[in-house]
Formats: sequence, C-alpha cells, structure tokens
Amino acid sequence: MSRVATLLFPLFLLASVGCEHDPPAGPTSGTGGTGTSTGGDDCQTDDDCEDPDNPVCEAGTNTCVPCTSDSECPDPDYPECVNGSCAQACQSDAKDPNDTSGAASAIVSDASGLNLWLCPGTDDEDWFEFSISNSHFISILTNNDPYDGDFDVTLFNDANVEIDSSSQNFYGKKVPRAVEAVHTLITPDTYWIRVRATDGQGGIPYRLVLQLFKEG
Ligand SMILES: [Ca+2]
Ligand SMILES: [Ca+2]
Ligand SMILES: [Ca+2]
Repeated sequence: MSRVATLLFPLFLLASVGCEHDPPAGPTSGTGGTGTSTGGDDCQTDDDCEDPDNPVCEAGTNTCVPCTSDSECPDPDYPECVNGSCAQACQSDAKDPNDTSGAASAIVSDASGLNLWLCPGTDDEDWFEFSISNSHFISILTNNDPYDGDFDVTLFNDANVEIDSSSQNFYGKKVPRAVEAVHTLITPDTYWIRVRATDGQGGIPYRLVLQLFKEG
C-alpha cells in the first residue's frame, strides 16, 4: 500500500462506517396518508399508536387500526374520524374559494400573516397573487401541525414558470414539516403563490406569512 493510500485508508473506513447507519425515522405522514403501514402489534393504549392512519389500539389483538367513529378520537385536537384517521373538522377560510390561479386572492407583504385552512379532497389548493415593480427578496413561511397532513408552497411568475417550491425530500421520501419556506430574489412581475395539500384527512389549519424586502 502506498503512503498516500495508507493515510487515506483509515479515512475511507471512517466514511464507510458513517454510511452504515440507517436514515433516521422521519415524522409521521399526516392524517390519512396513503401509506400501507399496518401499525404496531404491541400497543396497550391508543397513546401507543402514533401512525395517523392507525390511531386506535384494538383490544384483543393489541394492534393499531383505523378509527371507525368519532368516539374513537378522544383527543380534542383531532376529534373527528375521517376516512379512518382522527382529524380536525374541515373549515373554509376568509380567502376561499381561491382554488385556481384565476380565482387567486390578492396578498400583500405583512409580517402578521393570514390564518387559513386546506381540506384535502374539498379545498386542495389556495392561490394568492401579488405584483412588484422593483426587485425584492421574498420570504414565504407557513406553519402548521404536521400531524394534520402535508402541503407544499410553490411560487410562479406571470408566465406560469415555477420560481421556487418548499417541497423537499427527506432521505428520498416526502414528509410533512411544521414549517414550509420559500426564500429567493424576484424581479418586477406578477407572482402567484400556490399552497397545495398533498396528504391528510379532515382539515389542515395553517398560517401563511408573506414578506417582501426591497433589494438594496
Ligand atoms: Ca383554503
Ligand atoms: Ca382554496
Ligand atoms: Ca410539504
């Protein structure tokens, strides 16, 4: 083994060992995800069932299974059984209906933000529109409870070209996150913000904050 190889070999070993670990487990996939998880087989109570698709610990089998009625959803944060998941009741917001770019709501830079809802299946998208005449740094932030489901935020220009998106993969798998963010520099144009539900049941409450900072 050459001197260089002798020096590098231990580093290679270290790198190899570092790659042997499995990826960390991601967060749950939101209420009513399309996964095929069958839940755990060793639950004692519903508290042991962390998969939103299988929130109920079935007596006898001690297996996590889908809910079948609201009475199986005692958590006041997720009180309704919707398609097997304990979820929040779907609600519209003050900007609905704004389900297409043609029906987009006007939005302005405002650090206080908007409180909104998405409802997979009935309110899959919320669209917003604004125009600028100078270049700006744009910050779009959303906050939500990832247990409710997942959505992505995408920014388009007036030519319907995607400028940026909050969609991200975690070890190759899309996962819901408590914060979705778009940060970039944009030039004078009209822009469209699309918030699109990608997973979940019931309603997904979220907060949207758009801020524009003039360049220079
Ligand atoms: Ca909405
Ligand atoms: Ca909508
Ligand atoms: Ca997302």
